[in-house]
Amino acid sequence: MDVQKIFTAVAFIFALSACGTQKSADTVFPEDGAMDSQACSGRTIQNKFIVQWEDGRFSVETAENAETFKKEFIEPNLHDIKFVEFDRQIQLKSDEQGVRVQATSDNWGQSMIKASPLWRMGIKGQGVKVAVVDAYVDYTHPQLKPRIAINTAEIPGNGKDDDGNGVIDDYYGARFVSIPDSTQTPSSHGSHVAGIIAADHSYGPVQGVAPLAQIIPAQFIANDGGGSLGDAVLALQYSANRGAKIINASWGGAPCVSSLYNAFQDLERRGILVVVASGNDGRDIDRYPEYPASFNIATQITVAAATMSDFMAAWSNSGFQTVHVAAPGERILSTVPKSGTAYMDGTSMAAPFVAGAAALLWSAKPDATAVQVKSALLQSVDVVSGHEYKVNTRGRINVEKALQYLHQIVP
Ligand SMILES: [Ca+2]
Ligand SMILES: [Ca+2]
Repeated sequence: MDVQKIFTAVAFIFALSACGTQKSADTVFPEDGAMDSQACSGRTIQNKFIVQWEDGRFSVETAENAETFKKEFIEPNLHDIKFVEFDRQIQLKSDEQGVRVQATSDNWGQSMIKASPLWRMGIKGQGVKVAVVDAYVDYTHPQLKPRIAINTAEIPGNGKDDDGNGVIDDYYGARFVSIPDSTQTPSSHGSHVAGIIAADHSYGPVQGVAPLAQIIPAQFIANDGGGSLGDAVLALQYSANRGAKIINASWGGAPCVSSLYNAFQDLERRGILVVVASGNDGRDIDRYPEYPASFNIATQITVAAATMSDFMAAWSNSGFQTVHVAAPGERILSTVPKSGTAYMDGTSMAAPFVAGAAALLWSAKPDATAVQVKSALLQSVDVVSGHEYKVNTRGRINVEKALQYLHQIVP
């Protein structure tokens, strides 16, 4: 299913309520699979339901089956429910395994995007929270620990939700993994992404793009790369409620269903910038959409991967309409669990360069809107032949030029 069809389906549901057709359990929960297609992979979980409420909140509910859920949950709450969908199991494409190294500093990507001129001006991402909606983030890593946005209203480890935000013991962040995980070994992915954004160079070789930004870990991807759509939606919502200005989404392979799109629209309404990896299948996502990369909401930046010689990586997805910019994504050094460092490749690594660059810009201009920060990054790229016609801006980000542009549009 393409985005146009999602729009049509969503519009159809809205039209039903707008025209006064009586809302019923069947109109808010069209479970007949009408929105399914071959392209919309993802196994439905028959006893879990993603509920979008009229006030914009999302929740994931459990019931014996769809019929019971309609009778015992949807009908009594019909007035407050906007939309219901089966939760789905998804296999996320975020499985790059890094080469673990005892590294000295290697910051070619940070140099290529011109981060250090901003650092020298004291612009380091201070005051900006960036959520890593991803796999596990090792908040004990010496280079990450100082950069975690602690939820000070929560008391850790007492089994209680002290701040009443619906999540127990979310002191260092939150974990939304409701599906079984086939391995206990933590994946490197989330920690690597977090380090690119904000690793503290005083404690190791990795140099975060925005070394004073704060990371909100919001895990929904299991160690084996599996996840559920409902968990993704809850992690996004949690990040927004914790005050994230930027959300990094270095994952793809989600089915093209309404709940995730609605969750992205909610982030747009709340003025949150969402940075999404384009994916690593070497294909044109204008023709073969990938979600969430292809959602293309107004506050979204979709990122392809540049090599060290500033060409588009052969494995990087591209799209002259859909993908906005390129950023470093090959041989990227960053933090991994157990105090380690590793090199990894992927658009998963390119997206956090953009998320970090956005944090730098926002710390320089705290009153800028998400759309202004996005424009600044897009309008100031270095146009490079290696990226022409593969990304909409034809270039790779340059945060020094982006800051100059932002100064022009935000006095
Ligand atoms: Ca809590
Ligand atoms: Ca607690």
